[in-house]
Amino acid sequence: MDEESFIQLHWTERPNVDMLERAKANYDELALRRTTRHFSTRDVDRRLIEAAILSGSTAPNGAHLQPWTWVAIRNQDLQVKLREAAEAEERKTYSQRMPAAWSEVLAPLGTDTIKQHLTDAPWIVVLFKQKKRKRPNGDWGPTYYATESCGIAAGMFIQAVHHMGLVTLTHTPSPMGFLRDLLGRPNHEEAMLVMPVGYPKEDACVPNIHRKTLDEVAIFFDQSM
Ligand code: IYR
Repeated sequence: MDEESFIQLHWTERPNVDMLERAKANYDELALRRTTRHFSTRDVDRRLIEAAILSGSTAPNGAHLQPWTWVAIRNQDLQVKLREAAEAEERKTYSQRMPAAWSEVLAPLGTDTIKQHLTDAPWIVVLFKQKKRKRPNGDWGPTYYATESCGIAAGMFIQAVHHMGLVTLTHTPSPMGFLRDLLGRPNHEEAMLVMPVGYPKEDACVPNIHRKTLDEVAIFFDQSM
């Protein structure tokens, strides 16, 4: 390992009370994040989208290959095409491909084949996972943990969008092959998530869901207790 290729970690010690306060404030803010399907058509400054993409791109990732491409769209013609293609797939999914075990858990969430958010939201960000990369010798090589890497990056993007005061929705039209064709991405990239970003509609609503408690989601092996 080359010593010069390492730099000092930037890290600030914080008093425990501060850490607790920050931890709670962060949780309180995240607890207010909700996925809504009701987007306003109000425009959003491109710099906000750029900041969210940069935030997502700080994600830890396999071998630091940063295996993601974010395609940001503020283009009504393209959004209409995207919506038509997504709805065509979703009609097949909802009517033929979705088994009862799936539709029964979706029913309370009110999802359906109408993807109005794709044309209402001022921005659509499509996250593509890079399955391969060009090696320095010009050959194609694999990427590593690209799904995990992009999943983490999406989470950080979603957090950034929430933190700046906008809303997003993780839309997963299935299958997603049409996105590669429509957006002109190469074969080694695979669309993972479609995320409209914008302001919520004034009367936007969300399903009345409950989140699992700490006891329901976590198990501690803690010798100090
Ligand atoms: N992909 C469809 C269906 C869908 C699936 C799950 I799992 C959801 O949590 C929500 C929707 C869609 O995007 O509508």
